[in-house]
Amino acid sequence: MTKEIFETVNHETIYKLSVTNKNNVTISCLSYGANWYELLVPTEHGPQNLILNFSKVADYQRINPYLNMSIGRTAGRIGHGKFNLNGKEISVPQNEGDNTLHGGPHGFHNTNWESAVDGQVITFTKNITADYDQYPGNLAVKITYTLTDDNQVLIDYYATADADGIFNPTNHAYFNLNTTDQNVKNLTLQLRSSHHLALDEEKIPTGETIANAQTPFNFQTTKTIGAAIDHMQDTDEKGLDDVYLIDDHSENEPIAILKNPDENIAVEIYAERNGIVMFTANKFGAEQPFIDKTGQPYVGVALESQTVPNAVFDPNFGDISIHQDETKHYQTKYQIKF
Ligand code: FUC
Repeated sequence: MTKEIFETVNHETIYKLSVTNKNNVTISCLSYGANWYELLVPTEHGPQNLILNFSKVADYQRINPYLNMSIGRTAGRIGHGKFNLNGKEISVPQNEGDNTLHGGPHGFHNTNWESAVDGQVITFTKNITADYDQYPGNLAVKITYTLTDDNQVLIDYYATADADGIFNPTNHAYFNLNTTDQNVKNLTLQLRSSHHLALDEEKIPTGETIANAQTPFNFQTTKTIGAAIDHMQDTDEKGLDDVYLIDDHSENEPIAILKNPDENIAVEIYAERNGIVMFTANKFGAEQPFIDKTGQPYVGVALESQTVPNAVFDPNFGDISIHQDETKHYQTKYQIKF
């Protein structure tokens, strides 16, 4: 395990923390954004990184694809930056037109976290104050990344609130399971989801759900990501940026299986939340200087396990509340196979 200086930015030290397991899998993280920086697996061509990354903190700041960032307090969009809490209307800062995306302008993603590494666990802590992000209450947050000897990466999110508020964290890792420089259209995906959410033109959920069967959105049986993208070329988005509802399942059943069938590399995702956002980097381009991959559309796929975003308005879509003096814990497990 190591903790080293990654970069010093405006007198602030950004650390890189790494752990390796007995199978020579390495994960590393950056203290900036409690970011998942690398997922290295051994291959015949040497260690291969299965997630996208940049070499400089400025690239994470300049372009804002939330690349592998911890996201909070709330994943996804809050329409007009407004929601009700205990019968009172709360306004939070907007950062995408009129809406609040991924926690707003001061989310988990653009602050430097306290960091430590111990054994095979990397820990980030931060007191996300109401002064900092303008959400109700102060939230003491701990995010841990654990690498097990059976090649699982566990991300655990813990928060303790000093007032009633909301907490719906995720991680915005972009996977590309190709060891060669190509996009993710060849990867196959299976999603435990029979419905996705209808979104308005600003990508705010309307409250309607749409059956996936017989649509390009359907990943209930395994198919390539490219097969879906090819059917979306006449849409504005030209790919996926969608909220899937996760069907009931037991904790040992994956919610998503992403696979490179040609190289036999796979990531299975396990989580108990009711949603997953799938984003296929549809408008990415050469201005994004990824370390091992050419910036281009579909260069990575983000599979963001979370409670679906409209839970903020409608408890029928899930509970993202956190109460005064309560501690909430969520876990996402990534089983890496190679
Ligand atoms: C996803 C999407 C957004 C955004 C962001 C980087 O969560 O829902 O549209 O582009 O990632």
